[in-house]
Amino acid sequence: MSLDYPRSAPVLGAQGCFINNRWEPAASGRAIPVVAPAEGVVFAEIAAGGAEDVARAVAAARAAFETGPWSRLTATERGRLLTRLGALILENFDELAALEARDCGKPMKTARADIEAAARYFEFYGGAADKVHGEQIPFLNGYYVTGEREPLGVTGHIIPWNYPAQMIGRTLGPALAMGNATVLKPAEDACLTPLRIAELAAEAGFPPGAINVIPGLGAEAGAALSEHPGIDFLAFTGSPQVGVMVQQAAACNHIGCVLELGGKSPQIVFDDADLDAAVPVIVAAIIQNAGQTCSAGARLLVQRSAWDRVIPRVAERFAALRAGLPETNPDLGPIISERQQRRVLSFLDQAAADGVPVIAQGARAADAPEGGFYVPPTVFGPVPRDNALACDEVFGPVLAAIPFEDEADAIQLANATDYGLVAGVWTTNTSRAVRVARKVRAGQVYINAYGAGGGIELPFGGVKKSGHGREKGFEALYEFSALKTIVIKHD
Ligand code: TXE
Repeated sequence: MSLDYPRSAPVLGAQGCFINNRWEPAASGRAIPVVAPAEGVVFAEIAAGGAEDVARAVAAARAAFETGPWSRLTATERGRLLTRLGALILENFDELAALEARDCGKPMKTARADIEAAARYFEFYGGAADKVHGEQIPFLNGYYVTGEREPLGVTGHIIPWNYPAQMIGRTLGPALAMGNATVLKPAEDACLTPLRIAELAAEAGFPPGAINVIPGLGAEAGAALSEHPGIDFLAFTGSPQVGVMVQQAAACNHIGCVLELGGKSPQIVFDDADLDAAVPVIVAAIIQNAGQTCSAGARLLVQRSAWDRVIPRVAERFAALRAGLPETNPDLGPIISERQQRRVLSFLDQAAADGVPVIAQGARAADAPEGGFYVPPTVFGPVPRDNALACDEVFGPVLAAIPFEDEADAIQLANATDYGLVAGVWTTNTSRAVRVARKVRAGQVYINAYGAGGGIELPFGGVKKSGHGREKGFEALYEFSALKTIVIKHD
């Protein structure tokens, strides 16, 4: 398996900011080094965009939205461009997968699945673009009333580093399908595939200004984008702390926003669960992307009567896990950066200091480079209910196992964090599954399955500190548009 592309093109992205379908140097003249997390070495650099670049990108998007040609396209034509972009992503599949693997440290098989998902986002929203119908509203005699969906204008998008290729599709797909012009600020820790996909969008035929991408630091490019008065709507995925800042900026400009801020999602295992089906999925749901997934199943809630049957099976799998280089297709890769590695390790240290028992621990693969940002995948338990491991998002391959007594206790425990993104319920009792699914506070609940965010078709988003608004599926098309009511008086 080869990762040739990034090695032979070490400065991809250093071109600058992608504005009006052209690379323009960042006003700062500065570059940000890009580190390969599996090796701990710098292999590329990106431009450090800032307020001036954001202002140019917003102006380009505004012109595209107000005067066209972007705004003059029909919904079908917009859909065709999105579908073409999806096809171009697939045509450049190996290059993009290698780039994503090197930039994020993901196992190649995961990077390949991510690129396929990125293409699928553009295909899905390409097909959906001309299928958002309006409505006719019964009203007084002599009136004809319609409600139709119109674009919001210039939308600002700030995405994280855990799924850069998927995230550009997830956030720009529906916004573009509805006719908005977009400005994207990808994460400084991993943004090479979004930069390359922006180039492919120009090749697909998107007119200038429809898609603009400003790489850079959060405090510079990200803050400038969220505060810019020319933005009509913000979409943010990242930490709750920055989510608050983005929401405050949106409030100051009297605009709306959709926020997806992570989770501490429970996997609830009742004593009648089919463990052959449950155990592999439970482990995969926390190991996926080395636990750096907003919808990771990070809490394993096990009915006490089943504890001795469930835990040894989970432990056996954890002990066998190996973290390694993308090209070796390991069970999991490294953490994205040294900073995040320190953060995850600090949870492990604190758990040890708190005396939380380790049930099982995997290891770094023998050929994983010393400099890579690896952490041992670990399952702890029984974790006290008030311990940080039971409450806080670790964003690493760390599973907290906690026993519960009965259905009421399971629901109380599932809802006992500040988050509410996804939940899994494992039981062969259908009535109980439905009762629990209805009472767990989460945006998505899986029964005898766990989709880790699920397919593109499924609306996705949280409650409580996990954020608000919905992405994916048709819901995202409503999120990125406004309903206009038109009232016509007739004889
Ligand atoms: O997130 P940040 P970080 C959680 C996860 C992780 C923690 C910290 O728990 O351990 O957050 O990660 C941009 N104004 N999630 O520090 O900083 C930043 O450049 C505007 C969950 O990497 O929130 C990047 O593009 N933007 C999560 C994006 O925000 C700013 C995914 C996310 O970075 C900004 C990632 C500012 N002042 C982390 N500061 C999920 N929901 O999946 C930063 N950014």
